[in-house]
Amino acid sequence: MQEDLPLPEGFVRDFNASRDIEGLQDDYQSLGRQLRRRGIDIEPIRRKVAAFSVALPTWGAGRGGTRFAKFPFDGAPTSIYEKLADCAVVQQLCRITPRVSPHFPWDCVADYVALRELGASLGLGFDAVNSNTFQDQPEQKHSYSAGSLSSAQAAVRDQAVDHNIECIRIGKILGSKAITVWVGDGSNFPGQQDFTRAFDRYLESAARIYAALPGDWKMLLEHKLFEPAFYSSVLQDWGSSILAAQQLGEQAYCLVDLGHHAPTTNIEQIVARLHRFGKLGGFHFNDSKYGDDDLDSGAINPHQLFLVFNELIEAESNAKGSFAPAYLIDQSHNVTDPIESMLASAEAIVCAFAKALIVDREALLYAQESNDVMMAFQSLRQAYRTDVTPLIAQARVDAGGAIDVLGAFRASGWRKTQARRRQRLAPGTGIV
Ligand SMILES: [Mn+2]
Repeated sequence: MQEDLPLPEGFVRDFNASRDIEGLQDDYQSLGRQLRRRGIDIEPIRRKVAAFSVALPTWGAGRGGTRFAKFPFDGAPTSIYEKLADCAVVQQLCRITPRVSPHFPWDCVADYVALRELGASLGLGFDAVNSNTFQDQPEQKHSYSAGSLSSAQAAVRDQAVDHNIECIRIGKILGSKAITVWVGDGSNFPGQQDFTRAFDRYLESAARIYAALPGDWKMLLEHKLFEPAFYSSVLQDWGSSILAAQQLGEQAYCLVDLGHHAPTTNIEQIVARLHRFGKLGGFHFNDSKYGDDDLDSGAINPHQLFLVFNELIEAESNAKGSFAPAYLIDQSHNVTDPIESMLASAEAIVCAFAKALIVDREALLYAQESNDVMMAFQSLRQAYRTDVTPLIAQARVDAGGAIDVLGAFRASGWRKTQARRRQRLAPGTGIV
C-alpha cells in the first residue's frame, strides 16, 4: 500500500533537526546511567516502549460536548475520512497510535474495503469496532428509549442484536478482531425494572451476538456504573461484567473504562482481579474528577494511571497465555484541539507504562513477602518519580516521530490548512 500521509514527507525530520536532538541524547544517556545505578538496563525498557501502542477513537477526533453545549472549532473533521486524516497526523507525530477504533453507525460508509485501504494509505489499521444501541438513529424502526439488549420488547432486542452482528460484519472487512459492546440500558426509578429479568435478557441477547463472533475475535463487555440510567444500570460494575463474560464463553472478556466506576473505587485492583480469572480484555483510558468526565488521560490523577499500568505489567509478567488487552484512548475533547489532546494523552499513557516497567519487581516482591510495608511502597514510589520523558522522546524519535509532539503539530499548521480547505469547499458558511 502506497503511503499518503497528511503531513509532508520530511516535515518531522526537518522539525527535529531544528530542535535540540543532542540535548535529548544527553538526557537519555543520563537516565540510562541513573537506572543502571539501580540495576536496571534501559535498553530492554526502550524496546518495550517502542513496541507499545494505544488505539485512537474515531469519535475523539471531533469536538466533544456536555449536556449543555458543544462548541465547534475551525478546521474540525466533518467525516470519517477527515477524522482518519487527523488520527494519521497524531500517529505521524507520536508513533504509538497506529490503529483507530471505529464506531457505528457514526462511521458508516458505503464502501468499507475503500475505508480499510484509505486507513492503510494513512498508516492506520482498525482496532475494535464499537456498536451503538444507546441512541436512536433516524431510519431506525424501534426506539431504544426503554433499553436495547435488555429491552422488555423482543423486537427491540432483535434490532439491537442485528446491529451488533452488522458491526461484526463491517469489522471483518476492516480487519478488526474485536467488538466492544456498551449499552446504556438500565432504569431511572426504583421499581421501573426487575433487576434479574433485565440482566437475563441482556445475557440472552449478548449470547446471540457472541454466536456470530468469528473464531479469532474477542467480545469486550464494557460496564458503567451510571449514566444515562441514573438509578440502576444493567451492566453496572466489573462483578456483573465478569459474570456475563464467564457465562458467554472464552472469547468474551471484560473491558475496564477508567471513568466508569464509583468515586474512590480501586481500579488497579479490578485489573488484577479480572486478570486472575483470565477475563481482562481491554482498557479505555481517560481521566476524571467527579464521574465519567472523559478528561484527558493523566490530566487529573497520573498516579492512578501509573498504578493501573503497574498491574497491567504485573499481569503481563504472569500471563498464562498471550496477554494482549485492547488499549484505547476514550475521551471527550470539549475545550482543546482533539489532535493536541490525543498527542498529550498518548504521551501520558506511554509515560505511565514506562514508569511501571522500571519498577524493581524483585525488590517489590521481596518487600511484600517479608511484610516490609515501607520498602514495598518505595519500590513503586521510586519508579513513579523517575522522569522517563527522555526515554519516551528517544523511542519516538527513533521511530520517526517528533521530538516535541505539540510543538511539531503547531508548527505544521495542519489545523489552519484544514480550516482553509473547508472554507474553500463550503464558502461563506463560517465553521463547517
Ligand atoms: Mn469507554
